[in-house]
Amino acid sequence: MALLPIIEIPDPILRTQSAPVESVGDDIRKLVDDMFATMYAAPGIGLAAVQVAVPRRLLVIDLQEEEDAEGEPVRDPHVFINPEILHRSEARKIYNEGCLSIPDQYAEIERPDIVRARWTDEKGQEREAEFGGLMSVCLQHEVDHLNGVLFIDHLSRLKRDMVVKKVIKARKEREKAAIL
Ligand code: K1U
Ligand code: ZN
Repeated sequence: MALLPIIEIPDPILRTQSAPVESVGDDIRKLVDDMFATMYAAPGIGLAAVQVAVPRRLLVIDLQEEEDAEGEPVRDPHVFINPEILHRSEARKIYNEGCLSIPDQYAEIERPDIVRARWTDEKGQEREAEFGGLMSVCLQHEVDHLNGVLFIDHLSRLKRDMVVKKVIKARKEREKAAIL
């Protein structure tokens, strides 16, 4: 398994519309394995293929909400290929979201509370289910990535611009410190 570089704003690849996955073969299964390794190492709870510069409609999620007897997170990996949100509840909820492509920035984002989705899993099986809680938040965040949308797009222009400036400044400072 390989760790893949996660691209960050303002990389224009993050703004592309990802293309459907045509078939679930060895290339997709290898990409899925590498995406999980990359997500766990980050660490994160979700990752869209476009975040590793592969603009295909594929995302992985593992909320790792449970712990084993040693206090280690229990893995619960989910693969969503060509996901579609079929229904969004009228009821909304607010969650303090982060993004591996927007490092160290968090913001309260309002989204539909419950969603119904259809997708293809890693075995090529078509699936349909309803999600609430953090799974609903994370799935909506990741599906946004497939459409070139970032969580900061749900903020006012002023707040969004501030976040982008902070990320660019922090990266410049990191690069400067690495040279010295
Ligand atoms: O898509 C991404 O950039 C991943 C993102 C997913 C996400 C988090 C929160 C709300 C919606 C979507 C992350 O994983 S950010 C990192 C994070 O939330 C986290 C990291 C370590 C432990 C627990 C959470
Ligand atoms: Zn993200």
